[in-house]
Amino acid sequence: MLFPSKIVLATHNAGKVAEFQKLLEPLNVKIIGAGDLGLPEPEETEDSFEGNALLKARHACEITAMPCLADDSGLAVTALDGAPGIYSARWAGENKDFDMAMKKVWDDIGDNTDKSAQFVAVLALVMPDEREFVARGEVQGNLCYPSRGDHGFGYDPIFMPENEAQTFAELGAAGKSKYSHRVRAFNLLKAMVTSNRHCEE
Ligand code: ITT
Repeated sequence: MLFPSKIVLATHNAGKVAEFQKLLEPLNVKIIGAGDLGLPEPEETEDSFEGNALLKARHACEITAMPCLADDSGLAVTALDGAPGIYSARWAGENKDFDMAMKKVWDDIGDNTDKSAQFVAVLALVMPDEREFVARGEVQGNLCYPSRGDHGFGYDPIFMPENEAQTFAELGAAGKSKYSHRVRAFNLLKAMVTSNRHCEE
């Protein structure tokens, strides 16, 4: 099976959209943006990345009857027992203030010498014929503060992937893509779709 030639990207996050455009371009997939369709943002009521990714993709598919791709992702900090995790966007508040969210992460870690963290991305592709594909990608790393770098989005300026001295925001798009949780999840998803390995009921 081929990757769908046209998909709805069920995200309202411009940083994610930019990364998916790069991933989907070589596959010649036409992207329809959630914003262009005026898709409402569903409330993320599940308690896992998988649950929320599926919720977002199903919600978009119910409205559009097209293949819909959603991403639920976040930063899981070891010293904070995995927080902010699925609440990563919510820690930035209504104003999407990630300077505040990154400071909160650092303040909450406090004196703990364990600065390790991982980024997680779970992608869900829901087809109008009800087949569902779900893939998870992770990258381990360490946090630094103050934040560094101007590229990327969200928590990129405080996250250095393992064995790197630069943050994702310093590495830029090409550098980040070598390690990115989203790229890892996408490659897995692509393999699942092309071999038609969808989730069973
Ligand atoms: P959608 O639900 O519309 O896709 P969102 O921003 O609300 O947008 P999430 O609920 O998945 O998305 O929240 C994930 C948050 O985790 C996101 O807002 C970022 O702050 C952070 N995050 C996820 N992936 C990231 C990455 O690659 N780099 C930096 N921060 C990331």
